[in-house]
Amino acid sequence: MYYFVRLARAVDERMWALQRSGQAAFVISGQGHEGAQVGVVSALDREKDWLVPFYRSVAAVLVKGMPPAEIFLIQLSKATDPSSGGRQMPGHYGHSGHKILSTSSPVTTQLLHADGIAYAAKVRRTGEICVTEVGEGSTSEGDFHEALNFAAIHKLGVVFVVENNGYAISVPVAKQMAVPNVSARAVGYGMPGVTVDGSHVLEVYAAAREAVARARRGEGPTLLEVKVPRLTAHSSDDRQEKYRSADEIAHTKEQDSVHVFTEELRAWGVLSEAREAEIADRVRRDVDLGTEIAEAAPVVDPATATRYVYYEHDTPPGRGR
Ligand SMILES: Cc1ncc(C[n+]2csc(CCOP(=O)(O)OP(=O)(O)O)c2C)c(N)n1
Repeated sequence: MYYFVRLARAVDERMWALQRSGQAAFVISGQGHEGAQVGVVSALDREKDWLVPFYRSVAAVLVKGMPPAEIFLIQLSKATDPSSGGRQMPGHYGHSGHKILSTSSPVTTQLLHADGIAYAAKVRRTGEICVTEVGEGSTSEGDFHEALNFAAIHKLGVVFVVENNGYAISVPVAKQMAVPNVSARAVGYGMPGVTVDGSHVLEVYAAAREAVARARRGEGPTLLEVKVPRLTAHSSDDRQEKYRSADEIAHTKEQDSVHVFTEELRAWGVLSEAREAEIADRVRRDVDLGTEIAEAAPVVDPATATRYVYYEHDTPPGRGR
C-alpha cells in the first residue's frame, strides 16, 4: 500500500512536469486523494471486481493494475493509450483488461454506469462487485440521486466512494450542500453511510473492506465518504490562489496522506530508513521507465480521429490488454 501511495504521487508529479514542459495538454491531479484511493481499491479483488473511476483516480487505477507507462500514454495522447488510443482528454482512465471502465466528461454519469455493471453481475450471478469514485460537488447532480436510489432498491453490489476535497473547482462545499457530511444522505436511500478521514490509509481500507464485504454478501450498496485534501488547483487551467487563502492551502498540506502514512508507518516501527529509501528508489525507476515508454510511443494519427465513435468490427485501441 505504501509503495502505491508513493507511486501515485510520483506519477502525478511527472504528469505536471510533462504538462509544464509543453508535452501534455492538460493535467487533472489526484494529489491529496492517494491514501483514500489506495485504501479503497486494496479492498477489492483486483482480478474479479470492477472500478469505475473519475478524473482524479491516478492512485486507484495504479492499484487496479495500470502501470505508470499507461498513465503517461493517456497523458501524452499516444496511439497505444489503453483508454481510448489518444482520443479522450487526459484523466479519462479506462482499461478493459483490468476491468476499469472509461468514463466520460460529464461528472456523475459514471455512478449510473457502475449500477449497470453491478446489475449485470447480479443477473449473471458472477459475484463481481463495483467501486465507483466521485467528487462531493458532483453529488449535487441528479445522477447521484438516481444511481443511489436504484442501487439501494435492487441491492446492487456497488460501493459509492465520494472523495470530498472541499471544492468543486472554486465552489466550496458549504455552497453545495446544507449538511456537513455527504454520508448523511445515505439514510434517505436506505443504505449505510460512512465518513472516514482520508489521511489515514488503513482507516479507509477498513471501511472499504466492510462495504465490499456487504456488497459481496448481496446486502447492497454503501455510501463511503472520504475526506481528503485537494493539494493542487482543480486542474492545470486553474489558479486556486484566487479563491483559497495561503493559510488554508498550507493547512491542507498537513492532511497529506503521503506524509501522514509515512509518519504512521515510522511510528509503528514497520518502515525503516533503509526500506523507505528502497521504496523511493523503486518508485523513481518505475516512473522514469514509464515516461520513457510513453515518450517513445507513436503519436495518434489525426486521420483516425473519427474512428471508434460507433462500434467497429476490429479491435479498438487497448481492448483486451
Ligand atoms: C455535468 C457536468 N457539469 C459540470 C462539469 C464541469 N466540471 C468539471 S469538474 C467539476 C467540479 C466537480 O467537483 P467535485 O465533484 O467536487 O470533484 P473534484 O473536482 O473537486 O474532485 C465541474 C463542475 C462537468 N464536467 N459535467
